[in-house]
Amino acid sequence: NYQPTPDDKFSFGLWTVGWLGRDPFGEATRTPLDPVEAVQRLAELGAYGITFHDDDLIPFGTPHAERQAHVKRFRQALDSTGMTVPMATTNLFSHPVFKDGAFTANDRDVRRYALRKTMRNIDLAAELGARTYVAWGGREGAESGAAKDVRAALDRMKEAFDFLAQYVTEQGYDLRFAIEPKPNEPRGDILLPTVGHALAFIDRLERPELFGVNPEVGHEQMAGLNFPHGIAQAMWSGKLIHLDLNGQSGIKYDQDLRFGAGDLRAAFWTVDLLESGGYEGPRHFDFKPPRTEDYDGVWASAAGCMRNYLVLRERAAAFRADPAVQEALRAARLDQLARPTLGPGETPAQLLADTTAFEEFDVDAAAQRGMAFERLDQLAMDHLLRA
Ligand code: DIG
Ligand code: MN
Ligand code: MN
Ligand code: MN
Repeated sequence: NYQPTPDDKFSFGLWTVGWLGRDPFGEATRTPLDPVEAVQRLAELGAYGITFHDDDLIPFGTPHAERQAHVKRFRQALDSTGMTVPMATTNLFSHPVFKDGAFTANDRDVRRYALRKTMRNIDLAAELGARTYVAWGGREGAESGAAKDVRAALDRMKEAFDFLAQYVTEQGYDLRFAIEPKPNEPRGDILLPTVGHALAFIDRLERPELFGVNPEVGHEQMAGLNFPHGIAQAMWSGKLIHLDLNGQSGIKYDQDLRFGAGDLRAAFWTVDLLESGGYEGPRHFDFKPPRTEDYDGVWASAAGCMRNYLVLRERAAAFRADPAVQEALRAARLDQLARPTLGPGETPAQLLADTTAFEEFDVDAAAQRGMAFERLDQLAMDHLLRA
């Protein structure tokens, strides 16, 4: 059966099931959802965690004295359901003040305000036991060429993250930052648009060990990229510390479909990689129940995210356990890919001396070999389709 349990480590953003359906072309179709009800309903569905932006939990502009009331009742819901808070993040994109960005806004006072807003929510994240702090720079970017000097903007982005890492270190918080890439929307072009850009940026920070990435399925696919390949490089770099699972059908606006409802084959390979690659973080969903739905539809959509993950996890495990697949993997020489190309400590002089590598190498014979990928991939398809 595909009944989720907390052991599956499924988590949801408050802003997902709480999305009211407002989009650039229409008003909200749903009424506000109390965060306490979201915690209770997701716990009933089998989730283990809930995540939030500061403003999802404490409405923007709430007087300081009233903040704790919101936190108190949220924490009571967590305690009574056993739900955890694995991650938190800052809304640096909804309020008009961020219309030109937050950490890379041209206006210096907006940048300083964004840092303070983030620091305040980092405190709350630590208070609630979160281990990961996501940063999605949805408004960091531009619609025109001269409006944003990208090199200067990256200086400001580095400055902001280095400063926040210094803050977390000084406070002694057990928190790591996960930068979330997205290529565009709501800005014409967003800075740090893909996993690759984010990984390269992290390497330039003062405390790169405090940073990883938070790849989102649909965001890489909006750029026409292969999501499993992106998270594989993040894992290879030791930087896949969190991720946003959802669905996307091709290069178009950010659909945020429930997980599995977009490119199903990419979803299969994503689950195969996470499960066989030893990813130990939350299976976090960042999706939007379509505005066509009432709350029955919202909970069906949330349940579908988890169900699809569990079905794919079972299919991928069956694929990997299938002796025919293991034989097909060998026929495709995947075992040889795992072997180092060079012998232990082999030097350039030694390779130059090895005439079998070049002088005697029969390129035509090698070129004739079939890779046997189609039989292998059809086995994967058969497992997916239970054919
Ligand atoms: C959008 O994909 C972003 C925001 O929802 C949030 O800042 C982040 C959290 O995972 N994802
Ligand atoms: Mn138009
Ligand atoms: Mn996201
Ligand atoms: Mn998205």
